Amino acid sequence: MALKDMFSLTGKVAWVTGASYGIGFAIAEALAEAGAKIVFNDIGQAQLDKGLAAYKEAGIPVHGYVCDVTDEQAVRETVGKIERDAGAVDILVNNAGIIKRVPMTEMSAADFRQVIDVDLNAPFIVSKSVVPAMIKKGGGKIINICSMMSELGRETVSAYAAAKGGLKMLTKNIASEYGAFNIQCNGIGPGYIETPQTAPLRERQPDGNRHPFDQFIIAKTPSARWGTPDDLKGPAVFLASSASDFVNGHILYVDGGILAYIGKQP
Ligand code: NAP
Ligand code: GCO
Repeated sequence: MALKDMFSLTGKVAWVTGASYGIGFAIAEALAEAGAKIVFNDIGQAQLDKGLAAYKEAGIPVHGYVCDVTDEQAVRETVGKIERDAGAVDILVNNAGIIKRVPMTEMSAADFRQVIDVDLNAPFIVSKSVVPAMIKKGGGKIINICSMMSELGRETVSAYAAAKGGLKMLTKNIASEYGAFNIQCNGIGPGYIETPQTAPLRERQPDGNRHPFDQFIIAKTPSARWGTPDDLKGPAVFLASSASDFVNGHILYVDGGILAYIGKQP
C-alpha cells in the first residue's frame, strides 16, 4: 500500500463520543480531513446543538445524537441510529470524560463513582456495543482517550486517576481479547491540553500573573507549553488508520515530554 493510502480513512465511519468541542472535536476534524464519515454524540441537547453548529462552520458533514455514554440502553439505541444513518462503526474514539478535583478524604463515594462511570465504565459500554459489528466487518479501531493520570497521581484527582489508569488496562485487554479479529485498540494519553476541562487550572490571577498550576505545568513540560487539541490530530489519524495495523494495546502519550522528565531542580 502506498504510504499516503495507509493514512487514508476514506469510506470509514468514525464515532467520537462527547465531541462537541475540545479534544473530541479536534480529533473528529482530523478524521474527517483524512476521509472518514463522522458521527458524534454529547450528553445534552445544548452541547449537541453547539457541536452541530461547530461542524457546520468547519464544513464537516456529521450526524449527531444526544446520548449519555453511561446509559447502556441509550448507547445501544444510538448504535442503531448510527448504523441507519451512516453505516456500522469502523473507528470508535472513547473521548467523553469528566473530572472532579476534590481532595480524596473530602470526596463523596457518589462523586467518585460518577467519575468512574463516565471515564471507565462508559468506554467499556460503548466499546462492547460496536465490537460485534467490527468483527462482522473484518476489523476496526478503538482509541481510548487516556491521560497523564493513567501513569501519574496528583492531589485532588483520585477518582480520575483511578478511572484513567483503569482505562489504560481496558485498552490492553480489548487489544488482547479482540486482536485476533483484526481489531486494534490503543490509547492516546494527552498531556495538559488547553480545553474547557483545564480552564480553571489556567485562569489568570487577580494580579494578572499566570495561575501557579499553569506555571508548574510549563516548568514540568520539556516542550515548555500547554498542548492544544490540534496536537492530537496526527496521533489520532495514525491510530485510526491502516498505518497502525500492527500497533495494538499501546498508549501513545502526546504530552510534550512530561512523562520523560523528572522536573526542574529548585
Ligand atoms: P471537555 O472539554 O470537558 O469535553 C468532554 C465532553 O464530553 C464534553 O462535551 C462533555 O459534556 C462530554 N460528556 C461528559 N459526560 C458525558 C456523558 N456521560 N455522555 C456523553 N458525553 C459526555 O474535555 P476535554 O478536555 O476535551 O477532554 C476530552 C477527553 O480527553 C476526556 O476524556 C478527558 O479526560 C481527556 N483528557 C483531557 C486532557 C486535557 O488536558 N484537557 C488531558 C488528558 C485527557 P459536558 O461539557 O456537558 O460535560
Ligand atoms: C488535572 C487535569 C488532568 C488532565 C489530563 C492530563 O487536574 O490534573 O485536569 O488530569 O486534564 O487528563 O493528562
